[in-house]
Amino acid sequence: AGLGPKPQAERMFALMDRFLSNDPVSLQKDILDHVEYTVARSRFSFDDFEAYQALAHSVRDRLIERWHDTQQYFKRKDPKRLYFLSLEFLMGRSLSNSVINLGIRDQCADALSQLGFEYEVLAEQEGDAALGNGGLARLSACQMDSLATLDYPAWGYGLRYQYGLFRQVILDGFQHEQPDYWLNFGNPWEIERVHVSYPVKFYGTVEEETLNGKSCKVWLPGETVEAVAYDNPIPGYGTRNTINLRLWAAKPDGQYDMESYNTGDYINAVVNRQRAETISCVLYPDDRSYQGKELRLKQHYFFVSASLQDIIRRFKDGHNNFDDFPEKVALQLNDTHPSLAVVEVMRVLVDEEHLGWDQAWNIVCRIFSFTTHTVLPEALEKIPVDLLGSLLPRHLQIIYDINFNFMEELKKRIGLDFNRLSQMSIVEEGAVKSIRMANLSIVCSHTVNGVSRMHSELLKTRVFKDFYELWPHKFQYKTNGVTQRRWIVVSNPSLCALISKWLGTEAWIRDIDLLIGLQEFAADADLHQEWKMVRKVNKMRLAEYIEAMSGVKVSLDAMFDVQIKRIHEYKRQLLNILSIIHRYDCIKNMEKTQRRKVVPRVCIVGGKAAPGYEVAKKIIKLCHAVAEKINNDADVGDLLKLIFVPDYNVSVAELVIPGADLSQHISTAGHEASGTGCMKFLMNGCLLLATADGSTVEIIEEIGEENMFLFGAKVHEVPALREKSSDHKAPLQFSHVVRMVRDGHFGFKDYFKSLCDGVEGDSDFYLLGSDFASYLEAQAAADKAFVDQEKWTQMSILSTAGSGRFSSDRTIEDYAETTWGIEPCKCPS
Ligand code: 4GP
Repeated sequence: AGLGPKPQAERMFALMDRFLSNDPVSLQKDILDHVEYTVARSRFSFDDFEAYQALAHSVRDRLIERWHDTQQYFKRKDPKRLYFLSLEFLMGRSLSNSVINLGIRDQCADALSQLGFEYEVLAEQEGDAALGNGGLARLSACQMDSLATLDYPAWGYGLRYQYGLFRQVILDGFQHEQPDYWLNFGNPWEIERVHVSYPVKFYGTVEEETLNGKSCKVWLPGETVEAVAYDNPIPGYGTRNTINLRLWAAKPDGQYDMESYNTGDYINAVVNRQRAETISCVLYPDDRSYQGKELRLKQHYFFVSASLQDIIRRFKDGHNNFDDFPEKVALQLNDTHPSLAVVEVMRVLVDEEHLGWDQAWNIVCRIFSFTTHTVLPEALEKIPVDLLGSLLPRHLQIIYDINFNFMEELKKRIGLDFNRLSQMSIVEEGAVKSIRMANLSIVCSHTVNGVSRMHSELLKTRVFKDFYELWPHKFQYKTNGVTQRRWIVVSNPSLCALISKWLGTEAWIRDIDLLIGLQEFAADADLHQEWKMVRKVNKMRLAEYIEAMSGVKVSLDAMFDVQIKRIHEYKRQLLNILSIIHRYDCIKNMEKTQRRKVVPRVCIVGGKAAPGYEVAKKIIKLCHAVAEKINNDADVGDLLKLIFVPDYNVSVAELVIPGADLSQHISTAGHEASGTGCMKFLMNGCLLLATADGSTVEIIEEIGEENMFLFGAKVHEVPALREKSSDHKAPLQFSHVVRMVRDGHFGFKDYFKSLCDGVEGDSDFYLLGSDFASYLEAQAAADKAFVDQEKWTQMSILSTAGSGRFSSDRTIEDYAETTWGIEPCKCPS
């Protein structure tokens, strides 16, 4: 069907090879064709970037074939589909991941080398797609990879920001933010779908009308913007399945301001058109607390409205009864950002499809699942009622109706306990009346997931305690995971080869549980030899990068100790820096003979601070000030170096993680919902220095306490420690290093004063002082272990061997089974 009369179809088939071939010669032909016809350069003269573009387009062609087949297959089979709604995806580079998942990396490398190009050099030409802030966004990317690999009928939906996460530039040790115009050189990985577009409405009024004798609400919007789809194929590994990540861009509506044109106000009309585009212009760079800005709310609704129009259109193409909707559609809310979706589904079903309220509500309650990524109450989004009412007047009415029904139900269950009723209400009364998006999401979702077991416990006992008591069955958890395809196969090819050699199979790339097989060889001298060699090569690569970036030469014999993640007080980069000062101070005060016993360290710190987060920015500056002092102190030499890696992003992580000996995950217990960086380090055989927080608690269960360096207060001890009087909390060493900063040992005395104030006395909310002594002990234990390289290597092998539970494949299978109710739908090869 759709191919026209038979002879034409035959002719078309005769003109095309069924699929593009993946042998080096075919790839070469394709690459050269793209040089000539897509990039429009002469095939006798093109540079590395143009070669990258041509290669990317050749890979993209292959992705498109699979994408088409997969989508057609899904359409034919019509399984229940998962729609993953997320405002953030931190995808990083696509080329390296795509060639691995398509299984054509070596062929591409061969093809290129005969043309005089090096695959690795071309792969470096690609910029990162950074349409997200931190953990939540990278998790979405890992989960898309697993959804495709495990053949689930899933689609991702997001926003196509023109500016991704800001670039971090360090000047004189201070962070500056520069816009990331990532589309400057085009983006070969996306397919613009000009014909897939939907109007999205804002503002206006709501009128009452009578339809077939029944009164109904009609929203008369004041502004319409067009959402245009950009599709990003996501290939699975070892399967033909290639799913879609559909990102929306805002464009002016066709009718936009026609009047101004007619009245001759041409320039204003053009300016107004551009205003529409600002909706998808920039990613909000706050990773935890949200400004209740109108633009942000507009982004949320723009995204939700376009995605749901698309989803409902697809459903209606083949189904005419909305009661079947929950059999065919699962909608995942990735945090509260997309939670207006529940209201939008109600609006569409009631106002546009004219279902009764109860019928619509019954559908809503069966399709949504919600995952939260935080434990910080201040990070739970609230939207001022005034703002919501002006931008989305009909939605506010619906929220009030949902809340009214919820409150009535609640009163029946708990009686007139006004305190509890007001805590649980979706509407927060107060100076600024607001809508609590988390409460809305919980009320309307069938499942509320945490991202680790500890996180879920905290949700049940603290953050959402009342809701847990009301609906215990809704609360689940799925410990996060990361994809081994990107975090071992792509970023650490030599480790990948070594693992496959010793396991005698590559099957672990799809079936991560097989990694446990390495345990058997954990003491094998030959494996130790090879393991150490792989680690050394990765350290060399990292050392070269450090030297090129900072001019500092580091010793490969030193322990590479890494802390890379968003800068946040609770993640305690400051604790790390203070302990580095302590180490420096100790070395300085040692006799020469004692110094011989010191284990040399290269401390590597990296991460971005939200532009408005002053404390985090001061921590970055302190790191630079301390580094300046230490790295220029010839007396200390190779015993200690401190490096700040600027502009931390996915590609930097791919380089740094394989080269790390030790990595730090040292948040105050009870603050990190899960943490996913620790899982990437673990897979790569890096030892962890950690607190028992978030997912590390589960890592301990997998690899054993003896294979990592644990320290610090436990989650149940934290409240009492906060109460404890400040005099008993911090050891002398702590006061001493803080004093060094206060006294201007690293300059900028006045500037660092508030940082010091924040960790001393009763203001030490994140317990740096009280954890300091046990932190130093854990550091010393790490030093001691490092001296015994055989022991260290064994711990490293056991870390990788025990990392299987932390694959996003496991997380996704769990979601599919226990939350979404979807099944694999494998497109035939
Ligand atoms: C992060 C959490 O801070 C981190 O613990 C977790 O591993 C990650 O989500 C994925 O679940 N949260 C965010 C955020 O990135 O924006 O709230």
